[in-house]
Amino acid sequence: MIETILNQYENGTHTLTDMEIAELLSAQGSDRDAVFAAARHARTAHFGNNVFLYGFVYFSTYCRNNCNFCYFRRENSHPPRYRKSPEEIVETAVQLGNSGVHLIDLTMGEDPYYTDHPERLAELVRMVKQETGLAVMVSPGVVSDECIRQLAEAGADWYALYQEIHNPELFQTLRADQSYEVRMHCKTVARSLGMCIEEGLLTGVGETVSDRIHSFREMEHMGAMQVRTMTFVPQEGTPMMARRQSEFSDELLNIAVMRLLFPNRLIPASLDVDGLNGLESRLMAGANVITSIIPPREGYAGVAHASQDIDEGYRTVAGVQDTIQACGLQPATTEQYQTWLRGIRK
Ligand code: SAM
Ligand code: MD0
Ligand code: SF4
Repeated sequence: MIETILNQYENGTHTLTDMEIAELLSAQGSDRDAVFAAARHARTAHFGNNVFLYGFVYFSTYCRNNCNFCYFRRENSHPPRYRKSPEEIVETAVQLGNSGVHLIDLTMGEDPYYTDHPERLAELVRMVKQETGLAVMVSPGVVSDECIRQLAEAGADWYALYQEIHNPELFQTLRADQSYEVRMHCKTVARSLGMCIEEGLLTGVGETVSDRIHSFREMEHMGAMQVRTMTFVPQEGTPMMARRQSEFSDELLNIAVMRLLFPNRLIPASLDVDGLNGLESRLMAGANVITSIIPPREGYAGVAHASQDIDEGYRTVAGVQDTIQACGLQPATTEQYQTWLRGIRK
């Protein structure tokens, strides 16, 4: 019974078994509400009412890969392709910093302009850190060990690389010509160099409940300090375009279960998946970071929703305030974020 599982959990003496996690992931109705409430309780115990805010700078949308789920895959002619100049990137990062974000996430497609020249990427990290004074996350895709080393040396705090799924066969249906092992290897390298790593899961791509549980165990095993889950959103012009988008409930239950399993870790509520409308349910499921905050009208794209809510200014620090408050939360200070980061890196 869900109630028994949650009671035992809250007594703090019990680690969740696979069977119990499976039950939590299948919760419905009032049981589901109880799982979310337990997740919020676990969040409060570690973070109080604080939430963190991440600015998202998708600075190059060129990509050498052909991921079947992604709008920006090489062969898709629909998406906006751009590569922002270093000056523009720094200016955007500073603007985001002034608006109140706690971290800048520098994201790119696997653009050879950078993957073949790691020093260019390292220099961007250096400049953004210096000009904003904020923590920096890099999401460059799979890059060489040497590139990761240069990123660490440049002071990148986080390396984000989502496996999407930890079932190698299913992985191959998403990232056909890419290596499961090499993608995992990059995270090991980043971790060994002292960077924090973020792992992530897609939902609605054919995964089973046991795949999801296996992914949580892998996240634990690799020591990910931030763990995310996003519902797959079908994209025009891609092989997976005709797939039906799944309900958000799997994503929400993943968030809640991850919060119970990793109470002191960061779990994003991404504005990219369901815009501002979807924020409240993700925060109420136990997320504690709002990601994909994007400056309006500067020509920057999102990923799962390349343009939704961006130019309207809903994906901004100001745009998310009411929702944060409605959830009984508040934005943390930059100092609080830095303190958390120092603590987890020890
Ligand atoms: N190119 C780098 C990489 O693949 O790791 C970083 C950028 S990539 C766009 C970041 C993430 O966006 C992917 O790992 C995936 O989780 C997510 N994503 C891409 N397409 C998506 C879609 N259609 N629906 C939901 N999430 C998506
Ligand atoms: C997000 N669109 O946070 C961004 C992206 C990459 N590190 C993050 C998936 O939703
Ligand atoms: Fe490129 Fe990343 Fe999209 Fe794959 S998910 S096509 S690597 S931008």
